[in-house]
Amino acid sequence: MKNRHYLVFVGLLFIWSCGTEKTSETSQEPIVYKEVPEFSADSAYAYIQKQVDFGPRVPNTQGHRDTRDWLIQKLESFGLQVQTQDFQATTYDGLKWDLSNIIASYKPEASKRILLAAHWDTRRIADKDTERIDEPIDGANDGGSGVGVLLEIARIITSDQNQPDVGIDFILFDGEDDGEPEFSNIRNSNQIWWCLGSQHWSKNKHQSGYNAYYGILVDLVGAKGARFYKEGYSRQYAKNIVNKVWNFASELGYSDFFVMRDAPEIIDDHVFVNRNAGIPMINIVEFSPDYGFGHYHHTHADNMDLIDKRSLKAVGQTVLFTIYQE
Ligand code: AHN
Ligand code: ZN
Repeated sequence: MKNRHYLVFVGLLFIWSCGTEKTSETSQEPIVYKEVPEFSADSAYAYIQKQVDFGPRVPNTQGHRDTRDWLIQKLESFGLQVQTQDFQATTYDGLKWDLSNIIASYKPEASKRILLAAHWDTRRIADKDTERIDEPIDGANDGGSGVGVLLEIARIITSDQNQPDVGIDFILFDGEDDGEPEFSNIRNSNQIWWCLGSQHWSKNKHQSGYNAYYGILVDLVGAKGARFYKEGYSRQYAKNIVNKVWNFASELGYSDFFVMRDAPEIIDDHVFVNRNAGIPMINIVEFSPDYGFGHYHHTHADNMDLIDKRSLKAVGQTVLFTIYQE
């Protein structure tokens, strides 16, 4: 008992001495953050459920067309300025797919802009599964989660009395997830079959001369136990943004999710935004330096049972916080 009192006393002395030292010897201003609304993981979850209920969002299917119409209507209902970019692309096996990138703008008149992106299509096969390999996946996480988080951010910034100062463009890319199957030997050309929507947009922007201060891509952000590492191309093209976002996450108490550790580079939509559009863009993606993508990736385990609101909250609140500080 005596010992403990002593420890408390020494502890207080220590805190007191640190405190006085700080105020007397450094004149550093305390960092004052702008106030940020609450991100609702329940709402983001419902947006994911809605997408999954449309069925797989595989291009040239009814589920894809229905989801496209719903996304446009939803973004318009928030009062955003919505544009779609319809185009045709050829797949690795020679299909002609009708694809649509959906662009929704908040404060279109603002010159300082941030780009938030996710892909909304889903994979037509479950090539990493052991069963029903030729059937399309639900894509609750791969396709659904990024869109769910962005829709919730769009809902908040357009309805809360507290609004961010920057302009924001949401881009939902189509045709991200149709790279060659694991089991195929189509490695013929130097063409990349993934990310058809971002490849198209980055060479044909929705507005000539469009630019953004930086971009954040969210992909595979809703799985239970998700961990986000500092992905290679994000570090290569936008190191400061990666560090800023990871530090914000840590300040918000999400350092279990946003791990201060590097991961290798992966091909994803941000690569084309960086390379072709010249906009520094990071990727918040579940990709481990130890084992790569999660066990569910491109399997039928990527369904609603995989989705955990805690992961959605960590990512959604961190991205929301980031845009409110600009
Ligand atoms: C690779 O498989 C290397 N890139 C595709 C990234 C991806 C697929 N994200 C979601 N699905
Ligand atoms: Zn995928």
